[in-house]
Amino acid sequence: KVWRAGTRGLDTDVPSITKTFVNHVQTSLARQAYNLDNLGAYQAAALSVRDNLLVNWNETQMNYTRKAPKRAYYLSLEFLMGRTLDNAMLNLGLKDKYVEGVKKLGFSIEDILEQERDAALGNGGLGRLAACYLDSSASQELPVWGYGLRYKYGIFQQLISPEGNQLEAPDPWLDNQNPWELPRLDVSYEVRFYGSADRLNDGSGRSNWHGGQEVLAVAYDVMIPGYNTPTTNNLRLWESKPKRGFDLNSFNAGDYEHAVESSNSAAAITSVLYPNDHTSFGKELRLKQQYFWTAASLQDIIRRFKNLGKPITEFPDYAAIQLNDTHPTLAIPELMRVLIDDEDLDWGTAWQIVTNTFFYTNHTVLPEALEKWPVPLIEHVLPRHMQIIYDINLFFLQAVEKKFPDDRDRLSRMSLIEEGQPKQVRMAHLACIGSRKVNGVAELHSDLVQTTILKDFVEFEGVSKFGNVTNGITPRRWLDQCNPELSALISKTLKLDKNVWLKDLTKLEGLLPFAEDKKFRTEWAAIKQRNKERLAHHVQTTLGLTVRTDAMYDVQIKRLHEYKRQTLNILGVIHRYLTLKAMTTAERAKTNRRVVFFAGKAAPAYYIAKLTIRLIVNVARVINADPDTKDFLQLYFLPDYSVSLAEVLIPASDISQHISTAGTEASGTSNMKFCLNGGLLLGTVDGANIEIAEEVGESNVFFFGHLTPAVEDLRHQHLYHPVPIEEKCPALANVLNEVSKGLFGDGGVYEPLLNTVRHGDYYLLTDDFDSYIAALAMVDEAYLDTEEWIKKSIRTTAKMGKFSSDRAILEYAESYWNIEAIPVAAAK
Ligand code: DL6
Repeated sequence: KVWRAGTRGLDTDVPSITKTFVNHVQTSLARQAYNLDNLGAYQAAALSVRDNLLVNWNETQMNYTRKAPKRAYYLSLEFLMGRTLDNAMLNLGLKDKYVEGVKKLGFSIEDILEQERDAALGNGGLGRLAACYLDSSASQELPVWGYGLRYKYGIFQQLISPEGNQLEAPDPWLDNQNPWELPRLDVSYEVRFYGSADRLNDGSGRSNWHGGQEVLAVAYDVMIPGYNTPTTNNLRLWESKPKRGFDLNSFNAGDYEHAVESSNSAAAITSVLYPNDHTSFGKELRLKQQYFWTAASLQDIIRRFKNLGKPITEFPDYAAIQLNDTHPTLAIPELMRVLIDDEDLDWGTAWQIVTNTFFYTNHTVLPEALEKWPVPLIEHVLPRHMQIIYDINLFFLQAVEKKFPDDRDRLSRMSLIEEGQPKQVRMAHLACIGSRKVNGVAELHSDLVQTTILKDFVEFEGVSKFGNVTNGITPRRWLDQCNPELSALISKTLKLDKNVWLKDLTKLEGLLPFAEDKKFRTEWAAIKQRNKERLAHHVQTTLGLTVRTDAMYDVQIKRLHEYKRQTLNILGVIHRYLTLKAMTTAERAKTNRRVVFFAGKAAPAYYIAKLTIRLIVNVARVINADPDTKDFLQLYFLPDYSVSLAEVLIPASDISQHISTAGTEASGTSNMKFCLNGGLLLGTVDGANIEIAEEVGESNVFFFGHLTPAVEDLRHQHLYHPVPIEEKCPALANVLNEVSKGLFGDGGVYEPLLNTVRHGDYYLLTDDFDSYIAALAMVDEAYLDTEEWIKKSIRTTAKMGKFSSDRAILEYAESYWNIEAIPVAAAK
């Protein structure tokens, strides 16, 4: 079934497209069509595409209202959307027409697309996953809305100083107006902070929460077009505003600062995305963000439910709320508060509703990333919620005690409150007991969730509450959009319209026999080559650097973090450099040419991660200038990693690195993107790497390193039976010494980073280095056999069907949320 936008009265022919384009130039932008720059052309094109989206969006929402199905709501503090224009044109099936239309008007679509700023309202994988899931929900015609925050500033822009230090600058992404959002000034809710909560003495358990600060949450809607369907879902983002303009009394008394104080503090709530990932920290503004967003979203969801005229006890039959990590966990006590204090329900009925409404996805087992909030902070900011959390804890621990009598250790392990100075609320425990189901994001990770951090909860509640949904990625953005030539070759080869295989990615298996077809392999390799040239061109125009294109492209792009082990990679690069230096010219000439790319941001306060960036930049400076080796090894750190940059890097990669210490990377999703684009994977036996290898076959993946069960023992040995690094891993010791001696400048600057390896070595670099180097050598050897390598590349792409986010979202829809597709009726 191929849906055509033209059936719904949209602008689908080139003359209508150019007409609306010119209309928008003159009316919406108040400019002249004959004197328009690329930015103006982008804005006009975006407004014209938006008109088309709006028609579908209205129809979809009306359809949902009319049919009143059960809906799912995806609460995520992060949505890493990237750019919209290209994706919207492709999903509408109108890209070719727009390309032609803007060309007729004297513009190139590439120049226009380059004008758009990324919507970067996220840190990394968790936020990008949310964006892929929205795309898949709409594409599968599922009634799903996203709820998030409309940060004025997204993830910071990363600059690199001449010394190689990361500097951060704000990301004012809304400065040029955002054509993709619809301000809904009529949709707003009040949200309270602070004040006091007085228990009513009527035995009802209710409280009166009053006083404090009240702010307004105003809705901004972002349209999410499905692929090859009119279904266009909604992402609702909240902006905070003061409830009243400013304090007139202070203003009249001449105290202007005080007059605007409260309005500033209200606006501050949604001013900036917290740039940390995988860290738990107790900042008041972050807690306010979390509550502001969950309270506004719940009010909105409840209002929509109430329009159905059903009793509140039926709420879970009409709404499933997915908690993307623990960030929205305050929704649990908030719904309890609404049900008890406002709806007058008894505790048991309210808890029944709550625990049938929420679903919780865990995205990490790293201890430092498990959210905890200090009790005194919650008591101060949300006094009523602290009462409710204590009540939930009391009833919960009574039930645990009943099932496991006299097991005090168990009670203290499972309690929602961690004892200490101060006491802390364990959000993962609250999310777990307040949800109907809990899942991890890859098989290994879900096992770890069940056997480590939530083990007691599995024993208490039964294993059936816990599951796995392996992450996925949308093949629309991560193949069709970012790699159009490969997409076209696949359609031609499979003899299938792309509308078919992009919605049933398992169809890629049809490529398998073509791995044996020489002509096909040549075409496949030529596309990879052109993608390398596109990347090299990008680096040349943005950084002024010349990258050679006759080499293997080796890429590691992700947030900088010790557990992801960019340090292992850069130490491996240095090892390679030293080895090349020690070779004769003739020996070097036989080696494989490699260009290594890194990109990624470090949390601004993460000193060791920033030092790793500095080391990479300075190693690059030295080795790219070394006449002995620069023909065989080049290294680049590309600043300001973003979704758009990933779209250029991923299709160009031959090999990508996913080398976390086993058991630490919950899933990873860029591993899937690289493989979908025919890049091979060098990785540890961790996260979704394992399932990728299961699909594509271990012979097409380069695995190395210790396995998860060994990690704890190795750490124990590091602590209690340390072996000097020179003895344990001489090759690595040599690399560290060269850095210490100042081969890459800066002498002692890197000691704190090197010492994390020399002492303690929590992430097991000394244990994995030798097998890592051996794996790199295997990659070189395999790459030198060009034809075999291309076969591996084709087979890898062919077996990526499982990793479509369509598969993942359908698992959530069927096995978790219990919702069904609600297609918009076919146009007459
Ligand atoms: O599930 C999406 C993504 C995984 O692919 C990564 O492996 C995992 O590290 C990431 N987790 C987080 C957790 N952060 N918090 N909070 O970002 O989730």
